[in-house]
Amino acid sequence: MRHFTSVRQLGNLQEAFAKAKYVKENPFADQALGKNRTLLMLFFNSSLRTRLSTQKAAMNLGMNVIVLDVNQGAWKLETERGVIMDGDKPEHLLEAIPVMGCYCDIIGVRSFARFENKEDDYNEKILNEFIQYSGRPVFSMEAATRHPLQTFADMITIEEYRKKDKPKVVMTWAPHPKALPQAVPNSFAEGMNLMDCEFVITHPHGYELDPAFTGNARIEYDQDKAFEGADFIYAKNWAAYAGENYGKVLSTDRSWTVDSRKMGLTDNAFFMHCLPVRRNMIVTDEVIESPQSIVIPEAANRVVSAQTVIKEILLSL
Ligand code: AN0
Ligand code: CP
Repeated sequence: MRHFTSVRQLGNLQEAFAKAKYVKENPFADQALGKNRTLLMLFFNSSLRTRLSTQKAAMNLGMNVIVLDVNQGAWKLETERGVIMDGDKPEHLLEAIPVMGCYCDIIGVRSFARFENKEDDYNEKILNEFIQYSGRPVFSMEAATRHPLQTFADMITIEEYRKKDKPKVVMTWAPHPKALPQAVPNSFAEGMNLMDCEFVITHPHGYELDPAFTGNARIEYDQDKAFEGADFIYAKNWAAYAGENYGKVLSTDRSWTVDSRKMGLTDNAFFMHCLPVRRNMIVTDEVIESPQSIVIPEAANRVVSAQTVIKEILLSL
């Protein structure tokens, strides 16, 4: 594996799960692999889990790690080509990228959808410039359209907790006051299409995702109906994708909040969320604090997914 931008690049899933299991059980077995190798983690957006879990994963592999928050301390970066740079941005991304490539062996990038230009977002303009111009293997720490390290951790978690060969997994939209990217739900949908499960997506009208990601999912507009018999409830907010409404908040309807009544419709489902989560908007206190909530082990698996992926990249160097 050279670049990692989608869970589709995991290849054979059973082998990927086996590699993840080995990493989880033997976190320090590959300390020699990363010796004298440097990971640069570059953040255009905030992070708690990705920052800590990816750094921990790299340290477990014996790597040195440099973290840069682009918006705090670095020069403000221009990203548009052809601009006369007489404004407030002293440096262009097209110089910054190859320079950063000189100082490391692998680059992790977080660059969310900006909701300014749908084409730029869905062509992964920024992430692809890193792949094209850094000269280094690049992995996504949530880019415009996907969050593959999160999804891989989610897949590992479902694999660990499932009680049936083919569990029913329901991804539900839930309300949130701000416009959030589609990266997590797109990527989760992509992952569930690869797994052996019955996959249902439920959301209000107008929140349809790109079919390139939802694939074979059943779309159910009645949330209660979707929850019936579910084994996993995966909650997430996202802003509208379709048409003119791209990047807009169409609803903050709290009747979509995941609560105990709705969880009662499931087959004692586990509750999942990538975090950070807004309590009593996305999910009630009661549900997130219930024994069925597995958000913490899910977050813990972020070290496992990152370490499995970085190890594969190190092996390819
Ligand atoms: C981000 C999102 O929804 O993509 C990151 C989630 C991992 N969430 C927020 O910005 C709150
Ligand atoms: N789930 C996740 O990626 O969290 P952070 O945004 O805190 O990294």
